[in-house]
Amino acid sequence: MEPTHSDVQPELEREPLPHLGHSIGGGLPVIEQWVSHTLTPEGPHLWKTLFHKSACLSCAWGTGGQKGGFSNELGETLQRCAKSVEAIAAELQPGIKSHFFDHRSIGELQQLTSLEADRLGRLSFPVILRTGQSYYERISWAEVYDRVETAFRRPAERVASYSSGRSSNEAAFLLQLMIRAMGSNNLADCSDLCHRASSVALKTVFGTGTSLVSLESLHQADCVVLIGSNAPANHPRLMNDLIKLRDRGGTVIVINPVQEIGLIKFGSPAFPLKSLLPGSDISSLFLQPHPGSDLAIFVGIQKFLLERGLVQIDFLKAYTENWEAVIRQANATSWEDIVETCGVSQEEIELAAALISRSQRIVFAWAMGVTQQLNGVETIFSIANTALMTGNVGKVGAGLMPIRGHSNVQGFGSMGVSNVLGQELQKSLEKLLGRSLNRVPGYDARSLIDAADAGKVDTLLCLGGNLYAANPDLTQAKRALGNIDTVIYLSTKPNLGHFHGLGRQETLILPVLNRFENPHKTTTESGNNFVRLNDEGKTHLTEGDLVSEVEFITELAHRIHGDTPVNWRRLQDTRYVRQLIAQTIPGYEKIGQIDETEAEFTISGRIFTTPRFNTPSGKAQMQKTPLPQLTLPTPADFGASKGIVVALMTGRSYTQHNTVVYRTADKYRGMPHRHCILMNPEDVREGGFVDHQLVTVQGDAGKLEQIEIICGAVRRGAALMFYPEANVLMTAQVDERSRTPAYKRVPVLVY
Ligand SMILES: Nc1nc2c(c(=O)[nH]1)N[C@H]1C(S)=C(S)[C@@H](COP(=O)(O)OP(=O)(O)OC[C@H]3O[C@@H](n4cnc5c(=O)[nH]c(N)nc54)[C@H](O)[C@@H]3O)O[C@H]1N2
Ligand SMILES: Nc1nc2c(c(=O)[nH]1)N[C@H]1C(S)=C(S)[C@@H](COP(=O)(O)OP(=O)(O)OC[C@H]3O[C@@H](n4cnc5c(=O)[nH]c(N)nc54)[C@H](O)[C@@H]3O)O[C@H]1N2
Ligand code: SF4
Ligand SMILES: [Mo]
Repeated sequence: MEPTHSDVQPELEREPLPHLGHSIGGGLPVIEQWVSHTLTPEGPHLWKTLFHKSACLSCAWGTGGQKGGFSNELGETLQRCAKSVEAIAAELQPGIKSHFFDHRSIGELQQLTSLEADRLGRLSFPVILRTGQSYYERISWAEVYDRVETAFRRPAERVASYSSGRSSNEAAFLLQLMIRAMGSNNLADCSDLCHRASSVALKTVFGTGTSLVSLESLHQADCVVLIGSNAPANHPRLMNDLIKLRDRGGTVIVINPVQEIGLIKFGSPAFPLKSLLPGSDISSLFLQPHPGSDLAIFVGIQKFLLERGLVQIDFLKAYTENWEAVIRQANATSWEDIVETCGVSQEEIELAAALISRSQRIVFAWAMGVTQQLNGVETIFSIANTALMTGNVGKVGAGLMPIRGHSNVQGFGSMGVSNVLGQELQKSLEKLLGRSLNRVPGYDARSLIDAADAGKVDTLLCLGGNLYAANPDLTQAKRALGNIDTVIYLSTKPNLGHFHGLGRQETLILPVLNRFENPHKTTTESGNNFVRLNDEGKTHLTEGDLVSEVEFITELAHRIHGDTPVNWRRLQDTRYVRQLIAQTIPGYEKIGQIDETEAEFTISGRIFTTPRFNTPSGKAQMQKTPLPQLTLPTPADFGASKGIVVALMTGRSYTQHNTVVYRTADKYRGMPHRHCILMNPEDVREGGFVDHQLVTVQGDAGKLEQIEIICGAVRRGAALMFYPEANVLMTAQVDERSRTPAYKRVPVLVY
């Protein structure tokens, strides 16, 4: 008998796993967080900033902008979440005092945790750590520019940048223009560690690298398949859309080895009476695969659809290529292999497939659980194949949606910050610069570290971020950065990288204004392809000596390139930068008028409501997706006779932003501090441990001692720890297609 909607029982109801944390996601703690931040002395300033017309700093869901601080791009209000408040509060910290670094040696600074480093306050004046010295010292901007210019006068292939996705489109555009004009493509970016697999996979299949779905379109969906995302923590306002979807009778299928409580039930402050306290149901069905095995679930879904004659063959014939091979492959893959690979029963996969086949408009959305795998790109192929086989791409209310990370990480990609220079951009930049550009790929984030480790990099400019702590294998990252002569950090707040990621000859930390402080307007792009205009603002750091990122890059570029081929100093006026963006960046034509109209816009050519894609033939290029071979080493492989080996997922707690820790506990998962490992109770028993026991966790690169076991709602064979601390454990294993590190399946021995 075909399962009906009411038959759909999440796995947890059959096999309850302990939830030691909160009983719902969101809920009152969110309100407490709002209150605790807004009732501080900085409260009034915080409120003012919330109403400032600029996009939220935190995630790429893209709340804020010209329609007011609390609205999304559809003008819906109450869309600002506590994570946004957390990010603003950190930026509103008092400035670090001018003599602070005189009294703290680098050795002392290296003892700080991520949280302590962030709490030092805002960076307010430029400092340098010179060869052989153990104290950062204050330096003038004149000396900064002289030193950075000298460092940039090395051979272009030995100079590189790394960037993080919080800066503006304008800064991103200028950064890549400056580096490309030098003749290099050494533009590593945090997206190389994040959604690069999504860009590569979507480009291969559809000829476009970003979400094919708009927020408006998401509102028309009747089913969302949410894969490898902890949206309650990392994209909280997406939860409102899931609540509304369930309210209109829609289905939410969640795929995640961890039963994140907020993906089961979430209390949203946007619906104070109906949702906040009781919580709203989120998942209709919850599948818990082995880490790194999602692809098998999708092949299983395809197999079920084929067996029942539910595949839309006419759609495949009309709008796709290579579909026969994909169908042959699904038919030829046995259920035994599928179930063995993913650890989810055939019955549950069939339930998911049945729900999918009965839905009319499905959005498939995913985040790091999918991309940070050895087979991240292939897993996205399998998701795309499933969407195509059910006719769920290229129509309103359906499609593929990578849920992006940093608030402007996607804008960095659009502005051409990538180690690979795409053909379209190459043409338009060559026209602008009046000469041909180097097409040899530069360093992505991982190859940058390897190149530096091999002594091939002299100068590194970091526009935001924390390249050191974001990387796998912190020992290698530290050594590699230590092989670079000059490391320059443009940052708003101190982080671990500033104290551990030190250059061989000199390290400079240069304080910059953030998005709501810049003296000029800037723009940013949300993960839903919507461009925001950010108003100019003022900093509270009245005694500080900060620059805007645009000012710094244009001044440096002027020193390196003179007044050719563009007038770099004139580009300090961001209106002029936007004119260049309008001329050169595909889909960004409307930015040319944004200063007059203030009209925020959806980038053209990105949202697909008809099944004609950006490939040469206009058809989607379906790809085969072999099942991954997932085995774990044994304790003996670690040279041990006792203990248990698990597939460790390393990611974010509920109270951190990437490498920056805001609070230590993760109460939603019942993890009281950062040095915990979340494990399945059966695995704990099998390993001969008890809940709360202190253990050692050993990876292939290093170990962490005194780690507390927390029994939680994670599937057997898998475990979860927090980064950046966990990044000492593993060497960098990367997906060969996207070079994204496999942070979500790290074999470790627990003993
Ligand atoms: N508050 C806050 N917001 C953020 C960030 C932050 O740090 N804090 N970071 C921003 C950035 S840069 C990013 S990229 C995003 C990250 O957003 P997410 O991708 O949601 O974050 P992660 O914590 O890395 O992990 C996501 C989920 O993947 C699951 N997972 C792990 N392995 C697998 C697997 O093999 N299969 C499946 N299906 N699931 C798996 C984990 O259990 C976890 O629930 O958030 C952005 N927003
Ligand atoms: N084990 C493991 N490792 C991971 C991940 C994981 O899930 N597991 N996730 C990966 C992912 S998805 C990402 S995106 C990376 C994150 O990598 P990064 O983006 O490199 O790191 P962040 O921690 O976001 O960087 C924080 C710093 O950015 C600076 N900053 C903030 N705002 C601004 C601004 O407006 N301008 C400038 N110039 N600086 C600013 C502040 O100084 C702050 O300390 O980590 C990756 N590493
Ligand atoms: S969901 Fe993301 S963009 Fe929206 S307010 Fe929260 S952190 Fe900001
Ligand atoms: Mo990210």
